Amino acid sequence: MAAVEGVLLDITGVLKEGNSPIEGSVEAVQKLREKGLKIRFVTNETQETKRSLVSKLTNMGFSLSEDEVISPCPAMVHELQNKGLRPHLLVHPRVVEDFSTVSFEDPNCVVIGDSAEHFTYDNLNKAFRILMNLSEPILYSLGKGKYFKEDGELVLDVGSYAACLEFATGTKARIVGKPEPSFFRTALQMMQVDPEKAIMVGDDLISDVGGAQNCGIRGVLVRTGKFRPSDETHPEVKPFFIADNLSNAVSRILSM
Ligand SMILES: *[C@@H]1O[C@H](CO)[C@@H](O)[C@H](O)[C@H]1NC(C)=O
Ligand SMILES: *[C@@H]1O[C@H](CO)[C@@H](O)[C@H](O)[C@H]1NC(C)=O
Ligand SMILES: CC(=O)N[C@H]1CO[C@H](CO)[C@@H](O)[C@@H]1O
Ligand SMILES: [Mg+2]
Repeated sequence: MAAVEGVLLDITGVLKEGNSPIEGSVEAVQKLREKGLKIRFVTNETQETKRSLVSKLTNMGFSLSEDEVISPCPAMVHELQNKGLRPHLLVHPRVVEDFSTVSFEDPNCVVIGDSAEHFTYDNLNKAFRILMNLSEPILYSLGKGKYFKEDGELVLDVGSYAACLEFATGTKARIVGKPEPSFFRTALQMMQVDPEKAIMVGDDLISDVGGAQNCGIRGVLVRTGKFRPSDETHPEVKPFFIADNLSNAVSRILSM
């Protein structure tokens, strides 16, 4: 088994829950740094800009830079620029700033992200009409989560709304974010580590562990965040190992 050179860390449910750090996680990230391992923070967060996410985590005690964060909005901007696409955005107003280098004139695609209370009938209808007006409708979705937990309650995630537009327009959404292999590959490329020398730690069995393993990256599941006991006996996705928390996962990674 190849030695670990790079560690990919999910943020929500691994480093923090809501606005509090998960006990032991700040020290765990520090330990990885002391051992000289490369780290990238791989998140599907689309309700906040990279800048505000990094500043929140810094205030919690984590040490990280914006360059180390891979999130769907910057990856999406990269794709739009590569393809010369002009989006109509159905995203949270807080993240529009991440799209400042993109042209919105005469849109030729729709980008949908976690818009929370901005997923109104009017906003969905607008995106729907723009798609229907294109000869070749292009729909991008920043993630495909069905729901997530916020303040102890389940809430609908972007995947459920993307499915609504897919159904109405007969177009299949292109996903940017976990668990898409291209998203994990971007992270590997950025840290210049081969998949077999990387390891991903996450609380989402399918998106984090399964997504990483589809790219040949070892996937570790933690029993924090959205973890559910049934994850331990999933018929298809088998984590490399399961740890109680990030602190424990890091100890095990460093002793491998
Ligand atoms: C993390 O997991 C380890 C191993 O199970 C446990 O001993 C430790 O108490 C946990 N840390 C916290 C803060 O829960
Ligand atoms: C529909 O497409 C035409 C030209 O392709 C454009 O001028 C018009 O603004 C579009 N309407 C909407 C609602 O997007
Ligand atoms: C798979 C994954 O990381 N899901 C996260 C998606 O984003 C929300 C916040 O917008 C998190 O709560 C989920 O854990
Ligand atoms: Mg998570």
